[in-house]
Order: sequence, then C-alpha cells, then structure tokens
Amino acid sequence: MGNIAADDRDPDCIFCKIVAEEIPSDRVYEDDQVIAFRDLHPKAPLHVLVVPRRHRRDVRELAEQPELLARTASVASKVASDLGDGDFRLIFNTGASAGQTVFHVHAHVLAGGSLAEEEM
Ligand code: DGP
Repeated sequence: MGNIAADDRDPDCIFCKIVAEEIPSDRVYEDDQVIAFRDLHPKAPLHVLVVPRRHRRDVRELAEQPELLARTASVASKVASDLGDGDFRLIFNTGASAGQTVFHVHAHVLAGGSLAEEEM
C-alpha cells in the first residue's frame, strides 16, 4: 500500500508526503485509494481529513473520478461512525479565497460538540 505512480504524486505536496509516510500523521483509516488522519489544528472534537492517495488539486478535479469521490464520502461516513456518533459535517475548501491552503484534495470531517448550533 502507498506506492503511487509518479503521475499521481506531486513531489512538493505535503499530503503526498503524508500518504507516502514520509511525514508522520495520526492515521485513523487507510485503504488502497484513500487515507484519513487527524487534522493538526482541530476545529471540532472530531476533525479528520480524508485524502485520496492520488494527487488531485481539489474537489473539482476529484469529481472527474466519481468513484474516488464516492469512496472519499463513504470513508468520511465510516470515520464519523467509528470515532463518533455517526453525524458529521463534510467540507471541501476549494480555492484560496474559500480557505484552501493545502492543494491536495481533502475532505474535512467535523463532528461532536455544538456543530448543530453553529452557522456555516
Ligand atoms: P484547508 O485549509 O481546507 O486546505 O485545510 C488544510 C488542513 O490541513 C488544515 O486544517 C490544517 C491541516 N494540515 C496542514 N498541514 C498538516 C500536517 O502536516 N498534518 C496534519 N495532520 N494536518 C495538516
């Protein structure tokens, strides 16, 4: 697991390095397509990033592979069930002006606490 073709990897990308285990992360799930690990700066009691192993810039690019997008969403659901009560908020920041800072697509899974009362 973790051997990604050169075409699917950006040598300067921090999440590609996490996928390759060159940078440590608190991994909570992995399969042959997707990994999930805890966000370094959690914004909720449960805050996990679900990351396709292949380097894709954002959810616009990921949507060109509907099966991989669906896998990402179903892993988000599994993580929320395994580590929380199953309810979750799923966010793809897409583009710098929407808050994206790491340009390797990732779904934020946020759960727990008072999410229901918070505005978007
Ligand atoms: P975004 O702003 O949507 O691009 O989210 C990037 C998230 O990635 C942000 O919440 C912090 C997290 N992050 C950045 N670098 C690292 C890292 O090296 N390890 C982990 N676990 N999270 C990181």
